[in-house]
This record gives sequence, structure tokens and C-alpha cells, in this order.
Amino acid sequence: MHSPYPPEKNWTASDGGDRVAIAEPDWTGGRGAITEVLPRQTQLDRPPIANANQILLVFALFNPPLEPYQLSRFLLKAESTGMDVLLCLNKSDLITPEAQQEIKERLCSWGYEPIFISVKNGLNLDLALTRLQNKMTVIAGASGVGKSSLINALIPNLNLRVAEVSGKLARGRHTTRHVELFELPEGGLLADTPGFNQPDLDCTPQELAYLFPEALQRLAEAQCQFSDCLHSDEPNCAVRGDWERYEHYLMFLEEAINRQARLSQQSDPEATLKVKSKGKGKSQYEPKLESKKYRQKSRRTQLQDLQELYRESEED
Ligand SMILES: Nc1nc2c(ncn2[C@@H]2O[C@H](COP(=O)(O)OP(=O)(O)OP(=O)(O)O)[C@@H](O)[C@H]2O)c(=O)[nH]1
Ligand SMILES: [Mg+2]
Ligand SMILES: [Zn+2]
Repeated sequence: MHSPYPPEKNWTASDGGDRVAIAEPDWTGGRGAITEVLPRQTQLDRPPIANANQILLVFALFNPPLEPYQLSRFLLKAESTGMDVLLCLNKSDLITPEAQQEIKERLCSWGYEPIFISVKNGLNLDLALTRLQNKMTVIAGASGVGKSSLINALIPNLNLRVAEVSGKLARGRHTTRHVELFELPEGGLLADTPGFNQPDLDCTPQELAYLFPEALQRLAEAQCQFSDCLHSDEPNCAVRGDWERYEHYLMFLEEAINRQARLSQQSDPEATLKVKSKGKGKSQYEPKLESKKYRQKSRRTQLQDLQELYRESEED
């Protein structure tokens, strides 16, 4: 493969995926000074990784249980990065082949072809490995699904920390605390990341449909009457219809519309309402204060509110 980086320099990949130039490297002693960070080709905000070209979404079939709406949210987030999406369903050893078949058909109707794996039994790990070769892949998924266990199985002698899923909710314990990048034995890079249960979507209402393979399929076959159709109750819509995740689409659409309203109120000081966070994702609209002095102050508070909202979704 042709390297896009100048050969006279020592380019390498750092922990967060940045490509850097190193002066006088001592590869065996693991020393050298970073003199330059190359421009990033792709960048993820959460987890913070630069230059990845594939997302490996790991979900557990059981313990923690597979929740379709949560899986949808992760899939949309993954699709919104524009990277290739690879879906692995782990802990196959905990459910019957019949139940697996049912899930397979269901996800197929969503437009995905998951690889059923079991880190415990070594099932389909070779298949997963071939899909990781020569790519820089970021692992994502909720806590406790087995991301670190999978990396341990793929890379011998690594011994990443893993932990039991615990409690009534069968949640993981956020065992992995930071992002780390590993080299695969057959080539390719893989980044372990801390699990998070509720990634925040940041697409606009107009962009949302393009993150659903089912909607794309429908749009390839027919057109909506209106070019700015949001596919909810407009007449002659090609997307609305009898597909399983259409219901998810409508819920995420509402979320995207609310987020857009919030953002436009923030950036438009003439808006007559402002959003005030009430914590735990609830929000309330309040009349805007007219004085300029107050207006400046309230905008600052809004930013804090928003940061708190993000933090809450991170802690979920
Ligand atoms: N039954 C079964 N258990 C598994 C399998 N893979 C992993 N586990 C168990 O699942 C638990 C969580 O695994 P981890 O690898 O720590 O999960 P993680 O996704 O890295 O979790 P965080 O670091 O918290 O995000 C551990 O007790 C593993 O032993 C599997 O294929 N089958
Ligand atoms: Mg982990
Ligand atoms: Zn439409």
C-alpha cells in the first residue's frame, strides 16, 4: 500500500490515533520526541480517536441484554461518522441458536449483517479478525459487552482488565477508563475504548433518514413529494411505512428537532424563548430576559446547561 506520509520522516501512530513525526527515535528503547502532529483524516469526538476508518460495534446478546432502541442509537452514531460499520454480537454462548437466528433475520431487515461471536468459546473470532485487517478500527459499545475481552482474545499476551457484569440492571462496570490503540498480529490497528451507554446524536433532522439503511433503500426506489420531507406526516412520503425501525426513526427525529430548536435559540439572541435545563434530560422553555446585561449572562448559563446535559448523557 502506498504510504501518504513522506518517507524521510519517522511517522508513527500515537495512542489517540494521531500520526506524528518523531525526532531521533530510539524504537527499541521506546524513546523519541514528537515534533509534529499530522493533519487528521477523520476525528471522533467520543471516544477521542483520530484517523480511524472503521467502527466495530460490539453488543452482547445477553448479560447485558440486547436492547433494540439502544442498538439503534449506537448504529446511528456509528453511521454518522461516515466510517465502515462492523457489528459483532458477543456472548452467543448465552442464547439458543433459534434465538440467534431470529435476531439475525431482524437485523438483516435493518440492513445489517452481524457476526455472532463468543469470546468465551472462541466462536467466529477468526472471521472478526479478517474484517479488521489493514484497517484502523475503533471499538464501541456499552459497558460490559466484552470489548476488552475480545481484544484480549485477538491479541495474545495483552491481558487488558475485564470485569464481571453486575447488579439488577446487568450493567457493566466501566472497567476500561481510557482509549488505547493496539496493533493486531495480522496487521491493522484496534482501539479499545470505555463503554458508554447512551451516545449523543448530533445530526440534523434532515440528515437523520440517511443514517438508516432501510430509509436509504426506500429513497433509492422512490422519491418523496417534497424535497425537504422529514418523513413524518407529509403527503406522498417514500420513507414512511411498514418497516420495524420506522418507529425508532420518529423518536430520533423528535430528539433531533428538539436539539436543533435548542441550538438555534442559543445562537439567535432575538428568539423569544430560551431553553433551561432542568437536569436529567428534562428541559423547560422560559421567556427570555430583555436587558442586554442579562442576555449575556443567560447565554453563558445556557452553555453550562448544555455541558451538563452532555455530562449527564455520558454518565448514563
Ligand atoms: N458468557 C460470556 N461472557 C463473556 C464473553 N465475553 C466477555 N464476557 C464477560 O463479560 C464481562 C465484561 O467483559 P469486558 O471485556 O470487561 O467488557 P467491556 O465491554 O470491555 O466493558 P467496559 O470496559 O466496562 O466498557 C466479563 O466478565 C467477561 O468475562 C462471552 O463471549 N461469553
Ligand atoms: Mg473494557
Ligand atoms: Zn418523506
